[in-house]
Amino acid sequence: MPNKRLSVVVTRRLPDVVETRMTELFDVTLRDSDTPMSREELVDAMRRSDILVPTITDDIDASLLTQAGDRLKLIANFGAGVDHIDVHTARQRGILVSNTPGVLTEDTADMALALMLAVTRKIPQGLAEMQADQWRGWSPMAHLGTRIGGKRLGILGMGRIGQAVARRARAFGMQVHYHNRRRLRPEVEEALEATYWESLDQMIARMDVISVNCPHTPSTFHLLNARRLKLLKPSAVIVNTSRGEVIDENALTRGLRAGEIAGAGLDVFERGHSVNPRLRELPNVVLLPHMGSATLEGRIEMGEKVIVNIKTFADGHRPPDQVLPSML
Ligand code: 8YV
Repeated sequence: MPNKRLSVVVTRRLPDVVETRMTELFDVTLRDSDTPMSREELVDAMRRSDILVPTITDDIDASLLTQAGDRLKLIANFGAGVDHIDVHTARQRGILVSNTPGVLTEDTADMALALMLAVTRKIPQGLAEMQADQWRGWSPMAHLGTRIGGKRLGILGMGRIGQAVARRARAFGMQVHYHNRRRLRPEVEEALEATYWESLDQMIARMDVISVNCPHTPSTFHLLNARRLKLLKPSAVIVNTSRGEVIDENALTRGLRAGEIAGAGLDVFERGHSVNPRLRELPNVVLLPHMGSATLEGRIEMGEKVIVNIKTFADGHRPPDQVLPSML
């Protein structure tokens, strides 16, 4: 298939440099406004394109996939997580799926540490006080937070991002613990000075901070459910930069309100951008609008990965970042 004739539809606005390169390489339809496509627009895009470039704001479910045209052959996702795409149905219909792993690892890990510090050191409260011109001068007992150095961090999901969080946490003097589907190789564990817990329940009960870094799959949905959240120490803090669905958000909110959990730093939510209003009222919670990977450099590298995946596919090879149902 000659590249020029490949019809590519991109569902969201991307950095100029990415859009320009795509325009040079493909017969590309770009988005005019910075809004998600409606379902009707998505169906239309999937009927008339060879390649769709969606993002997390596009729910590519089985019903949409069955309405796709015969020519749709690749869904080159702009993002690492693919939980908004029904990868099984896509495969059954002969549509490949690729993603953009690796390039958002460090930025997302930075944000996990930023959230940990924001919650434990009360940074938003300090900022609010300054902005409201309410600071009446230094006081030994004001603004007291808790130290993260020396504390036990339990990382839930020790893939690329989990390991990047572990490296940073070590630099902050934290003790790294983790739970993962598979135990890391001994040399990796040793380099990270990380302690493996086969039992998530046992790990959770002993940690000062929990960082959620596993993808959302059917087996991680509500991994932190009401029962598990009850195992946390009342002084524990949870940080989530992965997917909201991994935590039962209502149970978390109840725990935070009841003082059974000391605090939370959340960049992602269970129901997309519709955040539990009770979470917003809590002083011990820092909420961010899913900006863990939001750096200009990261977005450009994500775009470059999408382009490599499309080009490789167009040249008759498997996209380097193909996602298979067996990987989920
Ligand atoms: C992305 C993310 O910005 O890549 C991911 O999985 O969660 C985000 O940080 C978003 O998914 C882009 O589609």
